[in-house]
Amino acid sequence: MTNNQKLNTWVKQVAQMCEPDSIHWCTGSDEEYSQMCELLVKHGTFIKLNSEKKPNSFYCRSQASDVARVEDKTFICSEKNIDAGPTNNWKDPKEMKNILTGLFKGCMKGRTMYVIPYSMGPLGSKISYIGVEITDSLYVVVNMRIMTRMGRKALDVLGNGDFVPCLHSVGMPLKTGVSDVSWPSNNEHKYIVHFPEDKSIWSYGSGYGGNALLGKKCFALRIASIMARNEGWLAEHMLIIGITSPAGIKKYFAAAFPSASGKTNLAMLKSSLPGWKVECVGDDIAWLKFGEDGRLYAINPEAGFFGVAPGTSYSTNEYAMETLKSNSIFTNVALTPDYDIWWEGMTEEKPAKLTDWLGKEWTPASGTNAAHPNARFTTPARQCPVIDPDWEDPIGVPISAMIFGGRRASVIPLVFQAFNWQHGTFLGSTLSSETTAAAAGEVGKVRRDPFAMLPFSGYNMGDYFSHWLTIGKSAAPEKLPKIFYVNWFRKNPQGKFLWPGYGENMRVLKWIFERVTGSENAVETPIGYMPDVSHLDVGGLNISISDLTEILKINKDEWLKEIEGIKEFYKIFGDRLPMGLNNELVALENRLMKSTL
Ligand code: O2Y
Ligand code: MN
Repeated sequence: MTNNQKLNTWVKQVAQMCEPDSIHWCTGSDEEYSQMCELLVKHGTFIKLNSEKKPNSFYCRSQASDVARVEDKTFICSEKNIDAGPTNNWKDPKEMKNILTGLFKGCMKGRTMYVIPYSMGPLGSKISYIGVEITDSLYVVVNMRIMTRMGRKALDVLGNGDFVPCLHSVGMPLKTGVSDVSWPSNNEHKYIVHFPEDKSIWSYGSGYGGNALLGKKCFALRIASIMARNEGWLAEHMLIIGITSPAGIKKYFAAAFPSASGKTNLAMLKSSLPGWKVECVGDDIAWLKFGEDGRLYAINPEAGFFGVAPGTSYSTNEYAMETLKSNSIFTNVALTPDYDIWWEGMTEEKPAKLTDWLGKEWTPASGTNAAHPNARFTTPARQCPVIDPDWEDPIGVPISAMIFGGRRASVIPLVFQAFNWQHGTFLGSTLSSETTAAAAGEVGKVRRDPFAMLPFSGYNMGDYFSHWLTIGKSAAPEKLPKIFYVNWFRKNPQGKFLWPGYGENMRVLKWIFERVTGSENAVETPIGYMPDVSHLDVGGLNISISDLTEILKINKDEWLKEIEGIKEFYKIFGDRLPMGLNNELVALENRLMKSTL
């Protein structure tokens, strides 16, 4: 199917090891996609949805034990343990390859082995890269068709060039006497493994999301972050948006938020401010490289959205709801009697009767969730009504602001701006969220998630911080994006959110937009530049002056305590913590101590 020798050799070796019944090279055509979906329906993996309600769309239930990314089974197997760092699981690569080779031996018996060449990023862009996923899961193939540019086109771009080999198996060979199930997986062994030195990925035992669609978290974040460090660019867990002002000026922002903090909603924000428009380039991952003019240009390496379904509705994200109206796959949501889909939060009133994500009859009296909390829609980005006209521009879009979003009930104000790139890198390194009642563990415990990359950096997070500092030294300061920190989640002492969020976040984006276009509407504080009450456009917003003052407040004692928390966190990086970040921490403490706050 290709003249690429490395690819042919690898496919042959994998086939020898995995012993599939047959090999299928994916073309990526419409006919192939339709045939594969039909086959999934025949196997009982897919249920075709009502063509009038959700044309060309399918419903799928995973196994109840295979519903999310498995971080404790995710490994960075660098030659040296220290290169994976204190925040990743590590195993010696030879030891891990031994374990995996044992598991992969004969693992595709009775199955077809699919070869999926795919491009992360617009085909042929200098920022894009080619990966090839080999998988025995047809579910993975059809999801990869939505999430990436895959098939013959990607193979053509690859030519004789290099690619990232991504090997995946659900880990359930159909040996004699074993009959297939609708969601094959392996309950006993799951491994999501990255080998930084040979830039390869091996994933075994899970068929779900980030564990199995290897272009996404495994390649576009973990392996790409290593490539980015080696080659002088950034692979980030960031959405990308274009913002147009009423005067018709357009700026692009990239923003990092911890997983499940409303990134897809912000990426498709419907502005509450008349005349302001937000368009979406991407909702999860950004690859940023320097352009010839010395600015950072970003692409979205993905072609689809793999969004969290529960909580998505016409009131929280109208444009996502419009995007997923057709040509989509729904996993672990609930099924209505007329073969449409539903999930918690989609409508105010719950349907009278459903089949839940476990396949059981469900009514509002059941007292359980009809959809799994991590249920997903897979939907083509091109269908988004607010997709940016330049979302596939091979050059990328120039980034003017980078935003880090925390999820904190106290301490962190609504928005502030870093003094410079090094200070912004410090802010990114301290990103954190507070555990809520819904999460396991103590309520209100602060969890650090630097750059929202904690589960996604493919190398030592201390070295990742250094790489950010190096990037800041590779360009003139005025060419670099300005860096901001936002926190939509601050609460009053009674536990009520102080900021309405959703479309009203446009007011904060407007202040950021004004700052990157030269506005002096800010006050200098010990933590950074901040708007005062008069600098934020709150016209027509139902928020009291006292709430607004509260959400912009810096409490000296709380911040000094915060600094102690950051010091503790930094300790884990030992001598891999760059001096620049320690300097920023000391400088912050000094500014606070000197201030009259
Ligand atoms: O649970 C999964 O496998 C999906 S995780 C995911 C999917 C889309 C976007 N972001 C994430 C994430 O964990 O950050
Ligand atoms: Mn994500």
